[in-house]
Amino acid sequence: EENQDQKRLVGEKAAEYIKDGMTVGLGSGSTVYWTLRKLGEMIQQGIKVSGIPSSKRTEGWANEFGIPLIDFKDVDYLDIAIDGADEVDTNLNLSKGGGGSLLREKLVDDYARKLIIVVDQSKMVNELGRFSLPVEIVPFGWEVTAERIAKLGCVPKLRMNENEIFITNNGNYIVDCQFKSIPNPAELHNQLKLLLGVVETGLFINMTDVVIVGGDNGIRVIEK
Ligand code: DER
Repeated sequence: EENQDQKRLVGEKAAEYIKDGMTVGLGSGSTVYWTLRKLGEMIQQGIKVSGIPSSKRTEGWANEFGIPLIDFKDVDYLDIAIDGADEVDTNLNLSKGGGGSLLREKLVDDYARKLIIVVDQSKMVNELGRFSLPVEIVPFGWEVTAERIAKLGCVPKLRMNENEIFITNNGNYIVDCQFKSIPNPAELHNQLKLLLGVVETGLFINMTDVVIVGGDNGIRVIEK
């Protein structure tokens, strides 16, 4: 069961990793919301940071909280990125995309020298896959792409937004793919990426440096 208090706790804790002068990858989701809100306060107290948003929703929050925005062309790398996750396994590999921002999140997170993931306890799992895996695909011929994905052993379900097809910030569709289990996330990610019509997967492999977990008895920091 997701815990809002734990989300706020870990979101704010992550802001402590952001130092004056840094460039920051701004993640997406209700946990990172608290990091952005805290960062806005730090900026009001005088620290100088700027960031690249990983979704239009995050861009809106950054504007609301007064976080200056930059683009990839403005910097050679980001000092740090802070993002959420839907599942974190024992190797700190992630399943992401619950909010539909996985492609921009992966582009931003990959550009950072250090990736910090903020989650409440409910996201920590032994093996990825209980949560349906989001896969971003192109709309053209999506049904055939979905069949290609299904052959890997899952049931792909087109993500809807009420009774409309959900469209990502990049104009693509998402299929949520329920696998029985994902014993080898790296291999599955590679198999999915090779499929015609697939843009990106919600499997974030070997990207995480730090996970901050909010639990019943406080905060736990796990370093890669
Ligand atoms: O969509 C995403 O990948 C988000 O980071 C999401 O997985 C985490 O969202 P939450 O912090 O609202 O649970």
